[in-house]
Amino acid sequence: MCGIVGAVAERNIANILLEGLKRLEYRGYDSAGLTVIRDGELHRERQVGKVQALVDAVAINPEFFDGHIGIAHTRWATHGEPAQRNAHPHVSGKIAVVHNGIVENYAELKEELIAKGYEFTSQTDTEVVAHLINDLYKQTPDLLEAVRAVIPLLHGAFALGIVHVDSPEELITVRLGSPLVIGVGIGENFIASDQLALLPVTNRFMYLEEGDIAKLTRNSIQIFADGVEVSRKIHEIDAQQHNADKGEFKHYMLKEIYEQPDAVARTLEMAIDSTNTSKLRDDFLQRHEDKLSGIRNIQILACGTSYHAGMVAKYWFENLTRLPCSVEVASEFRYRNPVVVDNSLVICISQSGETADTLSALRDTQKQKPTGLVSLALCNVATSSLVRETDIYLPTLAGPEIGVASTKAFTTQLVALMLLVLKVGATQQRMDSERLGTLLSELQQLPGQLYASLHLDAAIKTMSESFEDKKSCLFLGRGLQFPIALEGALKLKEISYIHAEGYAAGELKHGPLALVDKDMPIVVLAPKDSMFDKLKANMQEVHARHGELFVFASESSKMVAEDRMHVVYVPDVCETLAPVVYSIPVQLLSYHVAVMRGTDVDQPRNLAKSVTVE
Ligand code: HGA
Repeated sequence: MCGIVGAVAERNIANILLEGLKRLEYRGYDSAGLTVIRDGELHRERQVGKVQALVDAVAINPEFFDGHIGIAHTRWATHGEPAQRNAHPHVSGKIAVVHNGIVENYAELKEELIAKGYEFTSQTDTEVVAHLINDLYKQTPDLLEAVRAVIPLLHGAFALGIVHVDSPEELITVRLGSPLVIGVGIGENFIASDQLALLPVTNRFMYLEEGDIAKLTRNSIQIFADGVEVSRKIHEIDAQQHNADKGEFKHYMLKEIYEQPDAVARTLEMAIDSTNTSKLRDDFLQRHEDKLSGIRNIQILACGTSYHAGMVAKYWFENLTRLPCSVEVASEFRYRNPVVVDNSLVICISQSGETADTLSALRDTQKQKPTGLVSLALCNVATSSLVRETDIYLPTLAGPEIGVASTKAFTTQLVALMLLVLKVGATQQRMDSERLGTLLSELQQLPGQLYASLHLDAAIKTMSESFEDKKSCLFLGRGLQFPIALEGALKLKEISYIHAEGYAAGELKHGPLALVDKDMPIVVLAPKDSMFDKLKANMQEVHARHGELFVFASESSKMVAEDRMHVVYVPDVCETLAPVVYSIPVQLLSYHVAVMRGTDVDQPRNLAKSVTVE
């Protein structure tokens, strides 16, 4: 979603802002803009489309943007169409504002401001923030104080960056529900929605907490919580590890698909000692054993791809530990007044750890205060809000994921969830050591099996040619492959814009079979597992109605291609872990179809990587 970058420095900051915006492009956006203060004036440029359009526009008169303080933004429209007049920064008098999030009560504030004579030039909710600060600054000519007075008037979740021509040494920032970090430099300081934006200029970061307001100058950072000055720790990060570039790959998505064997191996290492693979490492979640031993119920909350990982975990938890497990999309859970039973483990899954709906759903469960509630964040970003607000952090160790369509974050989520299932099973003695040992040794084979399944790339590329001109597609799976069918359909629609539906194959005759004809491609996930014979019967139902089948089957399944049935053989893998391996062919299929259709694979239209608004 929106990206914010800001800087106050001795040197000219325009290029730092533009480079920062480029590094935030992965978040998804529709327009970009920046404002720099120079010679007592706000110099602003805004463009619809890519950051490159903004770079080109700035390059026409670069001297206007030679300044020492400025703010910049990539916008993902929530209020008002993507258009130049709606792009940030928004200006009121001598004040410029960039904003991530939503001001829910903007309509009433707008009416009051219009009555006072303020003119609106955009359709955004953000513009009320600029005018309100301007209005309050007239009474209290101190930027920090004016911003402080405005915040209680705004309802919603947001992050802000603010500058004022009359205070050309001060950059004010607010974090209230949307992510924001401060980059700490030497004689210069920065703000951004994601530290990735600032890695070229610093590797030292402060993570603001909810409600924090900060004032940055070149040489100081003051942070206030509830009006009182507070200190926030400086975290030094290994910039090398967090750096992300495409290397020799054409797209981040393809690179990230290929990184999965390593990402999964890293995630496994946190729990399995390679010298003794028959048991979990003693230090894996060791300090949480007391909490985990008391739980009697699991509630998983997530959105999108993370929700599909949660669905797989439901099968695993119930089958392997016999603990009841529910999984629900966070955007529904948070608005239906759900019952959170005592002694629940609430698992929140989010790649970024900033997913607004998942965070809210977590907070709702915490507000209910059920006895014995334990919350756990399964997340790829150690410094995220979700991690800070939960009792237990289980990392996915996927490394930065830039492609909007999640790949390595998904498979590492699956692996981490399985490790958690094993930990809970072992802690509560719900799993005998033999079963545990078998699963651990099967887990150890996963990186090799993922690596082998990447060799299917060429065959899947050939298969994808049949999808190029299709309008619609079905994905079928049963049991543990049902969530992978949903994930395959989601991936295909996200990046190729082909309408796709995932179904439990047993549901076919209860409706979707009516869609099947010779133009309908049907992707089937068919490992040779306990549901294989049932699945073959479902495939026959499709074949008899002239649907064209594209089957991912185990090498040992002995399925043979025939007329209107194409088969790609996936390496044999144990039934329990097959969802991890079968994720690869559906990712590769979506990727190649999207490339063939010429879509923007890494930044598909209308989507954002980190969904920080509800
Ligand atoms: N509401 C503002 C900012 C949107 C946003 O944060 N998107 O991620 C707008 O529509 O401009």
